[in-house]
Amino acid sequence: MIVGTAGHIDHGKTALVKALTGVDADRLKEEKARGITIDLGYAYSDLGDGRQLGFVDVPGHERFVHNMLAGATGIDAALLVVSAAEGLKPQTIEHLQIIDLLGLERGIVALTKADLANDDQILERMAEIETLLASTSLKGAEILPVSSLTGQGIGELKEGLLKLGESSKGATGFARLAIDRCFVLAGAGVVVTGTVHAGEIKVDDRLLLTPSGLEARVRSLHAQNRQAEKGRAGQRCALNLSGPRLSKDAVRRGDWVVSPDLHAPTERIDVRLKLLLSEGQPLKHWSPVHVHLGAAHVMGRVALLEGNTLAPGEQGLAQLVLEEKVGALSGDRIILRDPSATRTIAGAITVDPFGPPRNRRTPRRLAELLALGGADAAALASLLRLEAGFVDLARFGLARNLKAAEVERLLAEASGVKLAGFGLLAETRAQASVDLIDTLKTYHGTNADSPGLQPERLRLTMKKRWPQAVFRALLDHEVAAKTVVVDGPFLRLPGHSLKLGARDEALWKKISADLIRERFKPPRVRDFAQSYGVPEADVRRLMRRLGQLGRVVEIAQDQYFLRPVVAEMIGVAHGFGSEFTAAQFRDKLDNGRKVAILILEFFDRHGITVRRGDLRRTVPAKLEQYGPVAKA
Ligand SMILES: Nc1nc2c(ncn2[C@@H]2O[C@H](COP(=O)(O)OP(=O)(O)OP(=O)(O)O)[C@@H](O)[C@H]2O)c(=O)[nH]1
Ligand SMILES: [Mg+2]
Repeated sequence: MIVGTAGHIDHGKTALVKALTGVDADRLKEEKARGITIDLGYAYSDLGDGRQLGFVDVPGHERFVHNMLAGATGIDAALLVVSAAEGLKPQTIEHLQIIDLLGLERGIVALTKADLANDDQILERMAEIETLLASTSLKGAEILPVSSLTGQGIGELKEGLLKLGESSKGATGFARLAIDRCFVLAGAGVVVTGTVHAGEIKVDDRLLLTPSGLEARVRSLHAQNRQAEKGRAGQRCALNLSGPRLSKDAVRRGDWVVSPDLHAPTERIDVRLKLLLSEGQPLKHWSPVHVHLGAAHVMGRVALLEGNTLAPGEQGLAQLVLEEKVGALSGDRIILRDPSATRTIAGAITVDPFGPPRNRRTPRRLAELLALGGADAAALASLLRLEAGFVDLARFGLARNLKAAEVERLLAEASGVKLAGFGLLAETRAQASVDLIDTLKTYHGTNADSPGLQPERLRLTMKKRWPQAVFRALLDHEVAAKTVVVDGPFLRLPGHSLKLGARDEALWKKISADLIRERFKPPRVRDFAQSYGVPEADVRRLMRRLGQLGRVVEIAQDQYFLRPVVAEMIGVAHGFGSEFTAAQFRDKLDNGRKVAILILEFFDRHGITVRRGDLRRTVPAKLEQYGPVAKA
């Protein structure tokens, strides 16, 4: 487990870490010269019995709170340092606010420089601190007087820290590490260090950098300062990375190293935001803020989703609109500071890392956010019951770093079923099925001589309007179950067949046989009239009706082709693979120049082919108007 220091400048954080580990975490020249901490420092001590203490030492200076934040967002426990000589100071308060907003519940307070205070003073300081902690996540934390100078209390503090336990970060999801440092090591190349927030990272893993998307392979790694084969959630790791475009300049503090499954940079994060009670003014809609998430620090604005202001001490839903993309997942804690970066103003917890640019405060979206605010199982169960009626499972899993099998387990637990990539309640799917079939039934009832509905018309006619992708999944399910039949471009119920009168039916039988026999050069209306001794007008009426039913297509005046034959001929034209002449087309169909040209002119009129001089080519997007076309 990683312990992070916190506390006002000069209160003895670095000295205490040194007393605990023997390591001076102030490694920068400027830090040594000025006697203050500027950037994060790291120190580990092996206690010899397999146990280890790991520290991130932060600066107390008010100008370096952003560095403190880059470290604090990765820690599991806090070591709040208060000087017995000075007591509570502004950054004692601010750092404690940050610990509270990060939801850190484990920690110890070290009352440092105990050698400079008498017993009465110490008791007084302890009482002050206890009062201050009472309203924070560190309520009731142990307060130990210590001195880095005399060694007083150091052994006790060490034991206390060890008792805080293991990291609570989950090792089950995909890997993500928040980079807080990047440097080049002679002979090794690019090295990044940071806290593993989830999953495991192993030597040879192929990972991505978020937001840049650069590829990186792990050549070797250190976990908690020791050479290792793998590092896991809760540990600090140093990764030696290699990648085609990887360099020190291509990596920044705040970037994430992630499993490729988790790479999804975002600039709109929907959060539950809490404004600190210490803020004098309400927070206004669209206020500019500094946003700290993981080790990242970017500028952004707060779009309030419930009302136009948020009062001090209050909570509300908001969307953070960032100036740069970052990596974020549900549950990630965020700290907001004021535009001049002089104070911490609010904390937030990520509810949906992929906030929508539009309709972000509609009642429907707010209900969704409310559902998303729950723990994984509860969130999925609630989402399935919302008006939308479906959950995009990949997005749900990604936002929460859940692997597909885990999402499916949660779905089953919530009585849901999976349809393509969507999760629906079994009863929702059943209702949708009834809706779909009823819609077709009603349509057939009032349009007996129509072959059915085109898919988009069906979607728009159903009682519930599903998004296209979900509708497609629902429809595919019905088609697979044979409850709906695909008939060329139309959908119909299996029982629906077009009834022609007995006479027409008999005539159609003969005509269709002729149309099959001479499929590329079929007889015309007049020919049928003569052959079968029927008035020409009657044949024309029948053919027109069959055209409406989608069985035949009128390619030229009074000349009808069977619909599948039209699809076949489109396939022939497409089969040339490039520009072709009418003569080439005629030779393939062997149907004479005149008919071949009538067909091609029909294709031109319907956008299936484009003509340039004597040459034509097919237009891929237009090929399937008359049914599936075989691939060339
Ligand atoms: N007498 C006494 N002096 C201490 C003790 N701990 C630290 N100091 C002194 O206090 C000064 C500041 O100590 P640091 O450990 O650098 O303080 P810090 O909290 O790390 O300061 P920043 O990192 O700049 O915020 C140094 O001069 C230390 O020698 C202590 O227990 N007793
Ligand atoms: Mg220091």
